[in-house]
Amino acid sequence: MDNRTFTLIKPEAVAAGNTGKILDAILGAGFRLRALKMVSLTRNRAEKFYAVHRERPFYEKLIGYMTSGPVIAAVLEKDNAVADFRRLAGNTDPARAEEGTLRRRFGTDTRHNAVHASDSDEHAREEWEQFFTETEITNTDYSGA
Ligand code: 3AN
Repeated sequence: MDNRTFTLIKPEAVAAGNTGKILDAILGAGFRLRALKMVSLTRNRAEKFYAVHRERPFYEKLIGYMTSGPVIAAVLEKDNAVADFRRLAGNTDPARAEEGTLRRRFGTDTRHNAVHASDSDEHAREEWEQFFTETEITNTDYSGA
């Protein structure tokens, strides 16, 4: 499946009231929403999601941050979804992200960088399966929202 990706709108962006603006930018860039929910991550869930970073120096603070408030999880659909959404998200460090990207517009620093963007089709699926059951992901053929 090369036309779907997964995102989380991270706690600082949700807390700052930027959920609507971020979703609007995502839809405006041509992505369709296939699933959407707000979740407060438990420590266990955040640790599983970021397991690849377990040995990194920023890991503990990352887990603390990701469990500090609710996140918005979404499955997004578009041709070339993974690469196009990573481009829309921008560099991990908001200060280095291009003008107009989500991280440049809504991120604060490398940890508080507004959105998660899956880095491969395989990881996207593994990640959305941590948030959505098969029946929670819509397959209706529609071109609007
Ligand atoms: P990306 O989300 O751009 O693919 P990853 O997968 O390397 O970046 O990092 C996952 C998350 O870990 C980032 N979104 C960010 O919140 C945090 N992170 C990554 N690098 C750092 C760092 N050097 N210092 C603090 N937090 C970091």
